[in-house]
Amino acid sequence: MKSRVFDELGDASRRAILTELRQGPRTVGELVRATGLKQPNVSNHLARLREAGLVNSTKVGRMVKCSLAAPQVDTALNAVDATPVRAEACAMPVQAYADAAIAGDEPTCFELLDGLLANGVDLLTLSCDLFGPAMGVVGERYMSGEIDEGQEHLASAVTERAMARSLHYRPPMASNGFRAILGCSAGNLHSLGLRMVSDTLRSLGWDCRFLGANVPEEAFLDAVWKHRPDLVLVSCGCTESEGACLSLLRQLAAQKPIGGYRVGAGGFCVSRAPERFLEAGADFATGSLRHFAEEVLPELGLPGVQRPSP
Ligand code: B12
Repeated sequence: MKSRVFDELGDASRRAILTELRQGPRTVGELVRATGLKQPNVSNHLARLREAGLVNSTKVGRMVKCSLAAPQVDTALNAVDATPVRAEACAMPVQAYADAAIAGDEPTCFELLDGLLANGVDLLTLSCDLFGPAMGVVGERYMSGEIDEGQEHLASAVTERAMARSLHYRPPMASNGFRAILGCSAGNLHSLGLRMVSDTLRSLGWDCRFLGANVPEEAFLDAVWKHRPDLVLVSCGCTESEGACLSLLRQLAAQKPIGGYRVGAGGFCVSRAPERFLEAGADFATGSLRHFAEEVLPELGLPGVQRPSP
């Protein structure tokens, strides 16, 4: 049974169908909509998966619902999801993605993304090796005057949707019992990077409360008091919001209960001068999502990403 499960998972379309069925029973029509495959293809793959004993079909009234047949399928999908695929194993279409995002061409961005998802590329790799660098390209073109501010906004909006799509195809691990609260300091509109941090934590089973862009200090502190998190993450993406970020970090440090939450700072400004954020009271400061997920979290004894052996 086990080897048959992995044989079937080797095919990107069948993996997409099985991944959708992890959310619950689906009709063929629902699977067509969720996977973007054509109906005859979905039916053929389902027939094969049924024959392999991986999928059941049950009649509910006049509808036929398909569902995962055995817990082993779910376990195998977890194993596939947990196997990180690095950028070098799968070329990242950074320029093509950036071109399409700047043009506001969401279908092309999704097509590029879906190809990577179907090849098993994990969320952390997508964030660090596709979305992040592509937004860097957007920044370079904006700075050189090649594109205007509207195009910068367009690329950001498309990327936000592409990130949400990736999360849908990479369902989170079971809850690990830890909670994080995340927000951008007042005056900081750069929320995409922190959203990537939030999605990465969610995929690891964290309960995440994402406050978004430009959070006033008092509202941030109230939310921390209300949600009792284990981890508080603040993002500082531009110089003009640095003062507000440092002030928030000082307050968070001053109000921290004994044995309470840990505080981390990240974002563009933090990557330039982490020491300023540490001096203000952050327990750690890093501009790198991969460093945070693979090194900082495990060092703090918190659930992070297991680093693949070289
Ligand atoms: C997209 C973008 C915008 C979008 C933001 C949309 C959104 N929803 O996020 C919009 C159009 C709103 C915008 C506005 C502005 N922006 Co802007 N923007 C960018 C751009 C092009 C990309 C930012 C981005 O998303 N990068 C990708 C993400 C993944 O990177 P990231 O944010 O650094 O996050 C990563 C890490 O830092 C880390 N991380 C982030 N937060 C945290 C938190 C924790 C706790 C941890 C552990 C890790 C972590 O994880 C992420 C993944 O690796 C950058 C250029 C660049 N090279 O970055 C400029 C840039 C950041 N912007 C800049 C500026 C100046 C502005 C504006 C003032 C003017 C303008 N239009 O460009 C305004 C207003 C800014 C404000 N008040 O906040 C400057 C900032 C320079 C500075 N020193 O202040 C940059 C660097 C461009 C430049 N070279 O001048 N911007």
